[in-house]
Amino acid sequence: DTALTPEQLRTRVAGLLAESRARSTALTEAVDEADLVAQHSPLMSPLVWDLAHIGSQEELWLVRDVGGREPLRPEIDGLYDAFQHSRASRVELPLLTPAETRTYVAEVREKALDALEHTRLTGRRLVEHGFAFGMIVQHEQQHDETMLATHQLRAGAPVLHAPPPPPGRQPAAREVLVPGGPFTMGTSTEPWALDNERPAHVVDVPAFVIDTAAVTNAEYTAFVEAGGYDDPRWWTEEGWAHRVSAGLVAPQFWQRDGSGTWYRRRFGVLEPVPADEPVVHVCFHEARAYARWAGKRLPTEAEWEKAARYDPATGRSRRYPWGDEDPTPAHANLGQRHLQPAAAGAHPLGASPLGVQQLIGDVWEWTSSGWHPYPGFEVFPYPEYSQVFFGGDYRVLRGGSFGTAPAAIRGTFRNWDHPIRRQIFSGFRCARDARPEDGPA
Ligand code: AVJ
Ligand code: FE
Repeated sequence: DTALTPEQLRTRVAGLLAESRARSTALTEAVDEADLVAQHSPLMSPLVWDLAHIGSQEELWLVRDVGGREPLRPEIDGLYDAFQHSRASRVELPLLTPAETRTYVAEVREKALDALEHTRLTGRRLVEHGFAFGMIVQHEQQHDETMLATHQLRAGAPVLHAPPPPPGRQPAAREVLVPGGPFTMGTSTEPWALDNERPAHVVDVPAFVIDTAAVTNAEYTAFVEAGGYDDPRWWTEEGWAHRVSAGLVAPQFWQRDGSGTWYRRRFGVLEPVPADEPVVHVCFHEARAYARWAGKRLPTEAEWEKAARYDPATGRSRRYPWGDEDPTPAHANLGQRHLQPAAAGAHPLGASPLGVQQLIGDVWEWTSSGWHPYPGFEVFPYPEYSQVFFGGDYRVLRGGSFGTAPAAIRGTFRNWDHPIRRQIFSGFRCARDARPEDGPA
């Protein structure tokens, strides 16, 4: 990216803006007007709010700030400020109608493209390497994933369709040893990395063992069938209290028929739980309970990133597990091309040098780490993206899901959420401390 000419950079930005908008459009054209303005869950905004909020952020950063243009609709700024209104309350606001929203986002886009054409992408940190445009591309794509989660919560007949992902087979080695020692975590050079991924810093990670695949539905079902939800031994005190008060008995969207077979509802379709897919829609507490039951634990955030980026041959940290090239469909299940995680082993070309598979795509992976800044963190360009959440009760998730766009995920990308959340596309993989018999550390 740093090697692109200004013209190539503009073309790339315009292409990604168009791609993101195509997805936002598909997600909002799939349902009728009543559905667009409805509250499908108190955890989510009405879809029409997400769409206008996408436009509003684009207007603030690309049209007003980068472009130096007059506001289009200053009177609606507050409505679409995520900090002024909780998700649960947005349905009560005097929002733009779906038709007004579509007109608004199209007008913003036209002006943003004009700003792209007429702004020098250098001389100011906000625009260097097209950062502000990359930030807005990623912001729209993040809301596309949020809207996909809203679709998953929506009742009624299926409206989203996609071909199934390629099949897979569990990797032969079920776990690998990651040797101990320092590695470089985070980045100071990735042009569109967000503030919380910076700066690059060396972390000494002792040897550990990590699973080559995420925990599958078959494996998770064994935990359910073994009474894992009834045994407080596997849960922390906090996790057990939540398990009881929320009445958790299985992942979200699972149900059992009379014969005891588990089914799950996905985008309006009820189907038997597919054994070989990574489990999805589990909260942090469920992930941690499973790991303890299995005699393992969740990886720390540093362990996850070392497994994903460390190249033992060179000692370097890669951009992605497979190397430095941007993701292709052969590497990872990303971008809502398939509306489900791929089976374990479906993307061997995306493996890390040590043979850890599907770290990128399929399901977000819970780590045991809380949400904290890296040493040397600097807010850029605004504190409400990352900083205001540091130190809360959040846990870090890594790697992106089938709902995450390629431009919105990297080996360094950090996501976070409350430990009780499971409407997101969240799964996990297990790790453990290395033992002498695992080999040289
Ligand atoms: C990074 C996924 C936690 O959706 O809350 C979107 C992304 N920030 N708009 C979120 C985000 C502002 C954020 N996460
Ligand atoms: Fe947002």
